Amino acid sequence: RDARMAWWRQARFGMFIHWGLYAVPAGVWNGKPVDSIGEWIMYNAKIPVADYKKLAPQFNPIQFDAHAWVALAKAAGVKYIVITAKHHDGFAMFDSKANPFNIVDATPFKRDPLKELAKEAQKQGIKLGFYYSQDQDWTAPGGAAMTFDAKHNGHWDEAQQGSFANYLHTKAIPQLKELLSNYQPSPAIIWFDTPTADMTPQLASEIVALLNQHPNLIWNNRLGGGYKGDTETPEQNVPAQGYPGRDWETCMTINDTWGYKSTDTNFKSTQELLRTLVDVASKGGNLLLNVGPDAQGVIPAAEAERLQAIGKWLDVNGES
Ligand code: JFZ
Repeated sequence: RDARMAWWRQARFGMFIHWGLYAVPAGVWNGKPVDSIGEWIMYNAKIPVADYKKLAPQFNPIQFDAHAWVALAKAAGVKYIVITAKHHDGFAMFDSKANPFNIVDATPFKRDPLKELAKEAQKQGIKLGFYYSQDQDWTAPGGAAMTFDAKHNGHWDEAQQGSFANYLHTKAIPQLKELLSNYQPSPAIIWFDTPTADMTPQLASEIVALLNQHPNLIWNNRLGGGYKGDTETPEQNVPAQGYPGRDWETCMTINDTWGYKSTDTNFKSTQELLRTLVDVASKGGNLLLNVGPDAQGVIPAAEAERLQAIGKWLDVNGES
C-alpha cells in the first residue's frame, strides 16, 4: 500500500469534475428550479427514466477541450483529476460496449471525453482517476436509489425495477472492466460513491477481485460491503484532527453544487479556498476541489478564475 500511495500522499491537491447529462437541465426542470445539488435533479424532481433519457440527444458539448481542462488543472497546481465516468443517473461519459446509455452511442457528440483526458493528462504529467457510481443507478433496472423516505426502496418509476445483482453483473462490473482496461494509461484512482445495503459483502467482493488485478490502483472508502478502501473521504469539511493512521481526502464544491447549475453563483472566495487547502495539507490530507462544467463543455469562468488564482499563490508560496 505504501508504494501505491506514495504519489497520492505527495499530491495534496486534486481537481474533481462532475460532468454529465444533468448539465443540460442545469438545475431547472419544466421551467422550475429544482432544489439541492444539480447532479441529483433526476431524483429530486422524480423525473421518469424515459424523460431523463431524452436529455442525451440534446447533449452536444462541442466546446469540450481536454487540453484546456488539463492545462487549467496544471495552472491550478493540482496533481490529479477525478472525473465522473458515471454518476447516479446511470449515464456513461465514456465509450461503453456494456451499455448503450453513453456519450458515444446516445449523443450527437459521439466522442469519448475520458479517452481525450487520459491522453492529455499523460502528456501534461498529471494523474487521472474515474468516479463511478457502482451502487446507485437510477436509469438501469435493478440499480439502487437512496431511500430517504423508505418508499418504493427509493425508486419512482416501474422502469427502475429489477435485481441489483443483475444490474451489477450486466452493467456496473462490465463498465468497471472497461474503465480499467480501455484507457492509456489506466486510471490511477477509482472513486466509488453512496453504497446502499444492496451492496452486500459478497457482491462487493466481486468488485474487489477486479480491483485487485490492478495493483497500483487507489480506491476510496465508498465501495460498500464493509470495505474500507485506501482513503477516507470527508465531504465538504476538514476534520479537526485529520484521520490519524489513514490516508484521507476532503472533497469540496466551489459553490453549492457538484454538477453544473445555472442558478448557483454562491462561489467561495479564493482566500477561503486557499485557507481550506492549507488547513487540509497541514493535517496531512488532500483536497479534491470540484468544478462543474456546463453542457457546452466549458468550466464556469468563476471556477476557472479561482483555480488560476490558487495556482498563482502556490507558485509563490507553495512547494512543488
Ligand atoms: C455523493 C453524491 O451523491 C453527490 O452527488 C456527489 O457526487 C458527492 C461527491 O458524493 O454525495 C455524498 C456522499 C457522502 C456524503 C455526503 C454526500 N457524506 O458522507 O456525508
